Amino acid sequence: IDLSVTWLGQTMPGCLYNASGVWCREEGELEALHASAAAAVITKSATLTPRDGNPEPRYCRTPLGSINSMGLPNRGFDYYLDYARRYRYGSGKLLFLSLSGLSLDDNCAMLRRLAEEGLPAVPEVNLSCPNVPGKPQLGYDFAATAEALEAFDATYSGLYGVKLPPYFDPAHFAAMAEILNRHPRLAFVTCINSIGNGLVVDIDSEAVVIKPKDGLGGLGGDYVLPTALANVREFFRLLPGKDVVGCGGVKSGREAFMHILAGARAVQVGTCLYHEGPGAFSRIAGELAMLMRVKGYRSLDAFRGRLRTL
Ligand code: RRO
Repeated sequence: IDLSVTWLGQTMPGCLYNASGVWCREEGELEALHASAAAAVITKSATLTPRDGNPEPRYCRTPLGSINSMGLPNRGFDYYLDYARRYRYGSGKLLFLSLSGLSLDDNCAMLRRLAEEGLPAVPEVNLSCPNVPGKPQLGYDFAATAEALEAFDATYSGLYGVKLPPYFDPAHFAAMAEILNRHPRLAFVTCINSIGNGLVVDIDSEAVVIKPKDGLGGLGGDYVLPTALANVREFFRLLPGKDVVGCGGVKSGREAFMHILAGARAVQVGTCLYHEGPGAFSRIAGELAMLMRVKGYRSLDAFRGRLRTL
């Protein structure tokens, strides 16, 4: 069974890697991912300068997944750029740098620095952080997204991707796709970030479970799987020539299979990785390979995007 994926001009040894934000803020965590069965590595969303993030508690596991309002704690762009300089690209595991500037200028400044370095690392610009108080999610502002992509084009001459928030209406899928399709070097979209501003309530304490934003936070895990699959499916259809990376609710080979069937080129793991650690990758890859064997599929190309309708 062949789980390898060829895209962005390279072949990586599998289809699974971490969702940005999970197990990727510190070099030790990134190295643990690289040493695991993950097929690629993406760094925590970087801002130009380091951030401590929101007050704790800011992450809570729930029976159906997770809620977080981390608030973009990260080591700052230079830290991840330095990691990218020293990364062992020869392993075949792609390195992605997630960028989440607090302004368009900050995002362009980071893209410019990355371009100057000429490294093989690929940027995934985060248009969808739900957790910085006072900062709306860029991906929900279509005009601002269009302007941002024009600026990225003018700043960065390589292939890049964007991390999108979940959309919930066909009109929004169509409007965003029209904007994304104006940009040939936008090579992939990652669907989805957490479902923003959910609220988890604890009955015993009659209280919220995380401190920032009076308890509002991004949902991950089982809550988000159907929304993630819908976004993967719709953007797979609407963005010919681009790749879709699936992210949302993957905790076994079964959800990874669903994402690929919906059209995903590669699949990220967030909440499950947070709870299980990097050993999750070998387990999920093994389960996916077993499911493919039972179904008679020998490669991901054999079923990617082939979801049937009734
Ligand atoms: O750091 C966060 O609070 C965070 C970010 Br940047 C994001 O993109 N998605 C998320 O769920 N949390």
